[in-house]
Amino acid sequence: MTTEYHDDTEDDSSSFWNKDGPPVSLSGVSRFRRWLFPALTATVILILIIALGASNTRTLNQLWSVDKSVSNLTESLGVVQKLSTDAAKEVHRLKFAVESNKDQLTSVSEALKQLSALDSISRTVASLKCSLERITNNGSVGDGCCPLGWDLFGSSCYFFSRTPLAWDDARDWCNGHESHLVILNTDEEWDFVNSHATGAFFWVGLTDGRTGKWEWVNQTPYVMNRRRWRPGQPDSWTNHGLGPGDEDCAHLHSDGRLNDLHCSTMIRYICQRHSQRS
Ligand code: MBG
Ligand code: CA
Repeated sequence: MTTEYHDDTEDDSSSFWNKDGPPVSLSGVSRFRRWLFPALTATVILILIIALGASNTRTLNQLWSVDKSVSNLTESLGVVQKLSTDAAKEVHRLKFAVESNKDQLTSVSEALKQLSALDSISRTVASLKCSLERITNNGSVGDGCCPLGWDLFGSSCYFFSRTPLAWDDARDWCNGHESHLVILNTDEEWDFVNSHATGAFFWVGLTDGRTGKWEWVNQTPYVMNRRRWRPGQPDSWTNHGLGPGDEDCAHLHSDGRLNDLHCSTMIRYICQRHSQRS
């Protein structure tokens, strides 16, 4: 009987290696597993480093632009500060100029006051001179004099009545005293007359009763100037209840402007005549 030789040792050995699979693949997996975690960690760290670097660069860029803006702002602030300093200096200079102008204006106003006082004194002196002439020359007066109760302005004398009359009677009264109802040509005349005719109505030498057009009593046409009339006047009003006709005669209202009234109305009046000549 042949006994087949069997090498138990070899079999044993092969069964021994076969227990947990081939040793080569075992060591590959573990090596892979051993490197996987550090590799992943390294990758994550690398990504983190890159991300941090990128964010750092962005932050640095932002910081740089903020720094630039701050330096720009500082520069602008400097300019603004300089401008406001200049403006303050200018205001100071202007204040000084205004103060000095104020002083000058005060002096001018003082001078004007003195002039007007002087003017009033010179009028009084002229009027005294006329009165003296009237006494010494038995009632007759010289150049630039007005009759008693009349006021001199320019080369004319003006009479501001105290009693009222209808326009026709006022015209006749003036004519009977070598004068006529006042004719107002210049702004200076308007100012003079208005400074005397205050607080009442006064007839002036202006009518549209003769031709239907406004004219002065010397028949020179009147050039319409609305500024001289009260608002809405002249209106040729017919509801006056003073008989036939509308309002044909002009008067100075208490505010110094004109209005047309029915000529029969009794109000004060202003006459004008040449100052006397020697
Ligand atoms: C009056 C005038 C008069 C007439 C009237 C018309 C309130 O003023 O004196 O003349 O114009 O107004 O309503
Ligand atoms: Ca009127």
